[in-house]
Amino acid sequence: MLFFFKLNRERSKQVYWQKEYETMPRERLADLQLERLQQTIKRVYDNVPFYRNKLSEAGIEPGDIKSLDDLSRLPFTTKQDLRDNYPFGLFAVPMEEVVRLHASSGTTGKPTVVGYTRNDIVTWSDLMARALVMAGGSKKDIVQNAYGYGLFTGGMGIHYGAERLGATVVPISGGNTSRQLMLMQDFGTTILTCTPSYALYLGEEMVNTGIDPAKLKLRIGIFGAEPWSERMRNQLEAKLNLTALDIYGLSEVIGPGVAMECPEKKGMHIFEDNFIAEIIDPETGQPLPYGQPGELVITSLTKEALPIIRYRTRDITVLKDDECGCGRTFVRMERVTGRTDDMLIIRGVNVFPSQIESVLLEFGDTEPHYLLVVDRKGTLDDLEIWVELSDKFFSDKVRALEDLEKRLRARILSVLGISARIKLVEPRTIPRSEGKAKRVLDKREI
Ligand code: DLL
Repeated sequence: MLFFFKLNRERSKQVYWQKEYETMPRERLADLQLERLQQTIKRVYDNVPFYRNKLSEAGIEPGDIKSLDDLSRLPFTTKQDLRDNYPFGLFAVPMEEVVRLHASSGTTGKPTVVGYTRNDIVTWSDLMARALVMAGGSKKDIVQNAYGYGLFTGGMGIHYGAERLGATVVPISGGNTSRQLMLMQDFGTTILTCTPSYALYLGEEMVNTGIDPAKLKLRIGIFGAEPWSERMRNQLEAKLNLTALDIYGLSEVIGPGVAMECPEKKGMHIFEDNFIAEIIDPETGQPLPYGQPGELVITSLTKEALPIIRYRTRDITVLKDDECGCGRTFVRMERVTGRTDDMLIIRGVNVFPSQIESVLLEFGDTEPHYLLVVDRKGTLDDLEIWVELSDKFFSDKVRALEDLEKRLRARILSVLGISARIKLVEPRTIPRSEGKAKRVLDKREI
């Protein structure tokens, strides 16, 4: 009895950005989801030939969606579908209604492009404001946003949410560590937003430059865009003297602000009034019950420019629907523990080995036999690419080798947006596999 009294008292102190949605009873939430799903299906059926064809092939018309159980009858959407319809083929509105584009890595040369209407930007800003409030933020905060600005959704997504909340945003973007530390002290930054690995690096640099985190005003860190662990949370909280919380999202669905961890630290609440989350068996595609690990699949419910139906995120996680102490009724997803494909996240950048393969194929002097060796040097990810030289190029002329190395490094930087060390190796020295080629040696411990 006393316990419930205490819990209720705690909850009444909770601040929400959109309480009516965040604490909505599950039955009402289900009604809202169904209504929005029906609208979304109608929108894509009427406006996106790709979806109309896929739905017709599955024998489904918009009027057939009568309950949320009908969701599992709908076909999946994959990154390949976005690629096949590059760049704007899955947009459900004319281009004059699209006010913003972002993009993320495709599996090969071309990126995956996403678009937003003015309303989509409002929705996204609200979701991000909601995430900041969930973390304990308010308009009094100074948010140092060290996620990259640009085509990546991290920078602008967090930025608009922080402004919507009325907080003060410092749009510093990633990198330039000494300036980050200077402004953090001078401006009295209270919320730091960046990838967890960069946050750890900032923490190390504080030690190296004699900055005492106890003297800073930092109190909350909102870290995501790559996998991290409880061990890293402990390190980050100790080094930076703040509460470290996880945030999840992906460009194809909206960007950051699909799910956010509350201070209970028991997983990230999925913003279910805007997205339906399912877990499926990645092999069979069959939906799995709450509590079982599998691939996260997301359907958007409110997006206009790029509604997305049953998007296969390739992220492995578990959904939990037990009650949360914060009073929110949205289900939670646990940390992402892996992927069903070979995508790597290196210094916050999504990298597919196939992108590197296509660069190597452009260069006639190398073989498409390669190995990506990923490690963490100190707190930063390090990528070394072992590349096999072709017989024809193999030479002992140091200058020619150095030149090739330089050209490869530059090309990889321009295609993938990431710097890597290149190690050229003799023909036939990278181990061949009889089954699936092993392209990646990931030695990072997170
Ligand atoms: O990473 C969006 C984002 C920006 C999320 C800032 C959080 C903060 P993409 O570049 O499209 O979008 O990459 C999406 O990153 O499928 C996951 O594999 C991974 N990812 C994102 N958040 C997390 C997280 C942004 N909290 C891909 N934990 C996703 C683990 C994450 N992996």
